[in-house]
Amino acid sequence: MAKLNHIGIAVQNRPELQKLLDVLGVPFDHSESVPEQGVDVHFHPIPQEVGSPTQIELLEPVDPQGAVAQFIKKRGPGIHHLAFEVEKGELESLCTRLRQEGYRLIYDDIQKGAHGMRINFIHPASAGGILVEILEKGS
Ligand code: CMX
Repeated sequence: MAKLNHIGIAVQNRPELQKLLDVLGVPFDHSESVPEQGVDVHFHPIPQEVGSPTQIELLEPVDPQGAVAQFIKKRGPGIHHLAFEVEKGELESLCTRLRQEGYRLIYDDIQKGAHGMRINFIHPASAGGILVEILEKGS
């Protein structure tokens, strides 16, 4: 069973959104650079009673040619992707199954993302117009 790990939001004005999250009571956790994806990411876990929290991931472009900078250029800031986490060791078979079912994956091979997670994406053209990240914990 996949769980919603995070919601990625492309930001142009990070302090503005972070102020709103603060007012809403969503704390800041940490920032990370992900040069492979051309972004700095800023995590805000949404408080919840049990289990690991779904996070808001603010995506701040650092590479003008990167996917997030291009997204903002074309569509403006806003929700960029939903990320579903599967159990460690399940991502490879999920990618295989998705390909068999006709879904278009962005990467032929699994990539490294923030937190050392292993990641791939389903193209929005085969996911109802939403970019979907699929991920599992790395080693
Ligand atoms: N959500 C929904 N639709 C999106 C989208 C997004 N995030 N990004 C692009 N699209 C739409 C475009 O608007 C366009 O729609 P139209 O055809 O209606 O105009 C269509 O998808 C274009 O697709 P494309 O030409 O094949 O590809 P793009 O050059 O626009 O790139 C994508 C889109 C998804 C292939 C590219 O952004 C990508 O490879 N993403 C995966 C990596 C990534 O997003 N990394 C950043 C996050 C990293 C992290 O979380 O750490």
